[in-house]
Amino acid sequence: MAAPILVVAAALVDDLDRPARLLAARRTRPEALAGRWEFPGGKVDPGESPPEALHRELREELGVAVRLGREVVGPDDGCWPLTDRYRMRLWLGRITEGRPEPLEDHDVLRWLTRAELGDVDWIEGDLPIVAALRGY
Ligand code: 9L3
Ligand code: MG
Repeated sequence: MAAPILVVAAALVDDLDRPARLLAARRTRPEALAGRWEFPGGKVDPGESPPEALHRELREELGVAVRLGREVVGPDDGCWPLTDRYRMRLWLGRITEGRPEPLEDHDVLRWLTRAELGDVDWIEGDLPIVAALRGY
């Protein structure tokens, strides 16, 4: 099987030290994922480091600049398995410039409180990360 493709994403929070809200984004595509919620991000391009890719994706998808905090390390070599094709790395982040808008691939954004984390229909692969973040 081909090497899995690396996806990067951000858990954007209002405050890196004492997070009270988390930004969730609702996908519009592909059809199989439309209407499901995720941590914004996307695939790393050739020649990009994962953090570079993440800054690019957040600028393209949401129109924001961010400061990245710590990585939320997953169980598979630090990664979070998504499917047999994709695995993901994820960092905490805080917006430093811009007001997030669903510019690309999303139609709704929501700042969820801790109590609201279960209120949206997360993509399967992102669910274990949501669970891990509950403890933060
Ligand atoms: N994916 C899953 N959870 C996420 C992200 C950003 C992406 N938080 C999955 C959806 C796609 C693949 O990874 O199948 C590539 O993502 P994108 O480039 O379409 O955003
Ligand atoms: Mg994306």
